Amino acid sequence: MFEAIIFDVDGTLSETEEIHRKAFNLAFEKTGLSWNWDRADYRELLKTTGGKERIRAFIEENEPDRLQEHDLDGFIRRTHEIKTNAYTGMIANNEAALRPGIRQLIREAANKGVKLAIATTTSRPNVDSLLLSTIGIVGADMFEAICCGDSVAKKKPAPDIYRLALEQLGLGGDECVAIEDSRNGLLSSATAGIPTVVTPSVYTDDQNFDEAALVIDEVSFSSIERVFELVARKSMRLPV
Ligand code: XBP
Ligand code: MG
Repeated sequence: MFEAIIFDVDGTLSETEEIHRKAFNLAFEKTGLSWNWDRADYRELLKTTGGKERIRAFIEENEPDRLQEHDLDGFIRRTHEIKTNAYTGMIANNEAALRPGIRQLIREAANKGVKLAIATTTSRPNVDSLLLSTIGIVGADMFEAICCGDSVAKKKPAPDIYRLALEQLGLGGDECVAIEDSRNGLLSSATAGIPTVVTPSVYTDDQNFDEAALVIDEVSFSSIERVFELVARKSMRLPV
């Protein structure tokens, strides 16, 4: 039996990327910028993980002259802080719900003594607000390790955030299962040696998930058990 489930957050616990997109646009408006990311823009921009990195990628692509600006990092950091406040405000207004199956999965894992952890690119305030608004304080305390965005040097698809979660859990990758929604996340968890179940989300349903142990719309404890047994018996080779 696997010892822990490590959850991605955005797109996996909840379909939150639309709320992130609205929060970015609110922050741009508050900062007096004419930028406005529509859904098509955002699908592309999501290929860059991390909100601050995403803003920089947008500038590089669309307003390269800004790269010469004095203290561009400070400008990006301040704009991102406004975005994070806007995002957590919308989450506190219960604008996000858990994806189907997630609440039951968390409950079943906890009842069976399976550890729970989070490995996400998003910022800590966003995770805290989402857990509080969807599963409350008691639920949030069930996660033994919550590893977020800037706590590692390299964000997904690098394996750093999943390796940090494994370190905090005191487990090996082959003792755990990761749940992800995006190719960047899958590459991160698979490179960290963790069998991964992918539940594609609204912004990632066109991505390649070849390295996944299982791709499924609604994850359940039994589907994780089944795939873990297959991987553990090496009857399923993962191509990483
Ligand atoms: C998804 C991300 C994050 C969010 C925005 O994280 O890449 O950057 O889009 O959050 P996950 P921030 O690993 O949970 O799928 O603006 O705080 O980065
Ligand atoms: Mg995600």
